[in-house]
Amino acid sequence: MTVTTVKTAPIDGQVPGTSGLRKKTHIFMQPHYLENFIQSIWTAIGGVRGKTLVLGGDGRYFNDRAAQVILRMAAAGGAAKVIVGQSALLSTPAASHLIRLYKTDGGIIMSASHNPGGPDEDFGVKFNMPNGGPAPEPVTDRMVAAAQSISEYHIIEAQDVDLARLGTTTLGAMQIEVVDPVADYAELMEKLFDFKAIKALLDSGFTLRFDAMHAVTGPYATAILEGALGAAPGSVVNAVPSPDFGGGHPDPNPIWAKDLMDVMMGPDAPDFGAASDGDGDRNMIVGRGCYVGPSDSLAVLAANAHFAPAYSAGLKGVARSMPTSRALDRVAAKRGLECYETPTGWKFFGNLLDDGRITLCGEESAGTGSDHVREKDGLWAVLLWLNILARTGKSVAQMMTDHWAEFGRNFYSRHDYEAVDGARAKEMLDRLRGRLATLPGTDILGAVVDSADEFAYDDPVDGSRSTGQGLRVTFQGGGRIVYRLSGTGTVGATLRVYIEDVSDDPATFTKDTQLALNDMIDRAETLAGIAEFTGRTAPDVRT
Ligand code: G16
Repeated sequence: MTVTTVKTAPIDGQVPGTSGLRKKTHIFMQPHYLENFIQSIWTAIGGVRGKTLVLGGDGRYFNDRAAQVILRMAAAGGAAKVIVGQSALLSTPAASHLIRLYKTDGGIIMSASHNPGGPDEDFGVKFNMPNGGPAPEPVTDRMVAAAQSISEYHIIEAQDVDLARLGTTTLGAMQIEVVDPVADYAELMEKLFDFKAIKALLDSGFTLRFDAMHAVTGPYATAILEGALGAAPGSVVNAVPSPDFGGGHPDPNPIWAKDLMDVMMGPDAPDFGAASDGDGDRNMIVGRGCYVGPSDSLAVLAANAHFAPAYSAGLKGVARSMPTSRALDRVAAKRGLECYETPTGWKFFGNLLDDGRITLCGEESAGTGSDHVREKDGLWAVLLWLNILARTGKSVAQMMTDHWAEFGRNFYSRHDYEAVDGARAKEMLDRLRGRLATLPGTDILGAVVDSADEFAYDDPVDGSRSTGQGLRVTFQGGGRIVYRLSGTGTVGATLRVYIEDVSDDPATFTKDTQLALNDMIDRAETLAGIAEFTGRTAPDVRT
């Protein structure tokens, strides 16, 4: 085996965002682009000599080519072994599980998550640590430093490895084990949940529809929901992963999973609907005629997790990202649980999970998960919901009604302004930041500001501090508005405005969310001047 050393130079923009490095696919396909970043990962983790890694991705365009490059670079770096999902497929939670199960030194996940795929769309690479979780900031900082000073990378010349065939092979001195991407994950799910109860529910005529959005969860959902649990054949739709996700946008929200929403709001709706994203870590839950927002879903799961065998002893604590609605906090307060507030990004939950402080966590961006892996997990959330429905005998709508009756309702919506001018969006936030100190006590369209600050997080486990994590304004009476720029977009800037208001009046609980938030939405505009700075009078997406 000959290791080739290739001279290279730093490439602008190789800076991981909220979750790994995401760029347009054609950028990733430029000469040296992928190689520079992979070499920088090796540098950031102290090299790969003698190490065992996991490798897989969501099957998007360029996944297969990138996998071959990464394998040749791992071999050149002296890695002992790489465990690869068959055809280079692994959902993000399944990759996290494999890293933990086989006690590897980490893994590489090739995905741009819910972003569309294809030659003109997005690609991404992220590194997960030996605990199975996304690399924390000190490690991504080292990646950036390495990428900015890189002068060469190392790769071996070799034929492509046949990743379609299960089994063990070698690449130079490095072992490669091609594994079934579903088997170990499916076994884990069976350990966590009451499959007998879910099976009985499905046998009793309960119907479901799971939309895999032409992405990676197709094989997982088919094996588990239809195979192991006996859902009717065809319950899993769009189940074959395709490199461009069928031309769609694999983001499970009411806009991009509109087909599913239409079915669930229609006359012959199944009892339960769900969808997952490109790499299988996000989820959307929808009952017959009843959409469940991600923050509400998190709160319901926290309140009812004890119905699943894995959580029957109760939860150690819970956590949510700061912009996520505080519906979870209400559950935590009533149940006497510690509730942590972290910055956006799953990586911030890692220490809390590893330290045994929390069992369950989630985010407004359609991610929920637990200590079973160190990623959010779409199918896990679906199975926990099914487990809870099976054990309580309730419909999704009934679950929501009962939840709000017990805890009150947090109306919540995220408004996204996509591909706006980054400099102007920053100016808008700078201006608001400058006014934060003066806001408490002032009246904004009939509501008095209670507090206003820029969120910073002090990690209680390792003492690290993360600053600049979003501007938040809370109002007397419980309303809240949060502003931040997305760290996952690939074009211009995406301004996210998170709007929340609370109600304990049962008469309001079934109100339309956007209507219930009308006044807060007006306040969000008044406070920040969104239209003035972005030129937009309405958001592109409302979740
Ligand atoms: C990623 C992160 C999440 C984060 C989401 C949105 O999700 O893993 O923790 O909430 O992005 O981040 P932002 O608001 O910065 O765009 P995914 O599913 O894209 O990996």
